[in-house]
Amino acid sequence: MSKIEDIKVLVETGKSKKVAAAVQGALDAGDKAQDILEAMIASMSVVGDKFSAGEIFVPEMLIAAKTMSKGVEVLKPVMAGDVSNSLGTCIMGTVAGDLHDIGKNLVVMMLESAGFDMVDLGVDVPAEKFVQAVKENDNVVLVACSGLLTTTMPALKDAVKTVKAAFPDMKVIVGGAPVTPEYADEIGADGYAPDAGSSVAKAKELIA
Ligand code: B1M
Repeated sequence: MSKIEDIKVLVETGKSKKVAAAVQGALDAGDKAQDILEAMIASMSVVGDKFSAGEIFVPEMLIAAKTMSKGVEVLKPVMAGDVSNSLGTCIMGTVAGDLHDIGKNLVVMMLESAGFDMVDLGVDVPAEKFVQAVKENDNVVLVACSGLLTTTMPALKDAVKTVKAAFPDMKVIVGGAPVTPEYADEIGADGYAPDAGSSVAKAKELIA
């Protein structure tokens, strides 16, 4: 089995103590950080499918998520860009009622690498807290909201509405598996990105 295949199995089976060494091993062997990341993302889809099929339950999903996060920690310094100019501050969080943070963390990592000063509010972030963070931080140019559940899509809408009510000119970008460009448009967001990589281009376009 290739080193990347090994990592996929470790994530799928939640072997959190072994994953960091495996990711480092793959990097040392010449595998690209981006390929390792994509493999781990694919593993999370497998985990989600198994959950949907009733083959695994919330604790196993949680352990797989913890395992992926440990793998991402090893990739972070490798993927970090060499940025000297700040593009401004971006406030980011996963919206109220939603505890999923892996996608959000990847977006934070990519935007940070691109030159944004990131303020990560974490998960389950009430709409008002995004507004408060815009007030409390300097040079905020972007608010980014992540939502992974169909049931928390209304919370995305609430976050966009609340930020726009307080700061009509503030740019807001949204994303997450159930979000579509049409939904982003419908709730009044300025932009949508399907994944962490494309969030960089969209974020830069919004603040240009
Ligand atoms: Co949850 N969960 N989960 N879960 N979970 C999903 C999302 C689900 C699809 C699984 C399934 O049923 N197949 C399903 C949602 C169904 C739906 O709403 N349609 C689901 C469910 C139902 C639930 C619970 C309700 C389960 C329960 O309790 N019965 C519960 C809800 C808890 C809550 O949030 N209130 C729950 C709980 C959890 C855990 C806590 C156990 C754990 C999360 C731990 C953590 O994040 N620290 C978890 C996990 C791990 C998953 C799956 C398996 C993996 C999510 C993930 O990390 N994916 C997920 C299944 C799946 O995704 N296929 C699932 C990898 C990650 C890189 O992708 O987050 O999509 P993603 O991010 C992507 C893009 O979406 C995008 O960029 C990233 C890639 O580059 N992106 C943005 C994300 N945010 C963005 C913002 C942007 C731009 C792009 O701009 C601002």
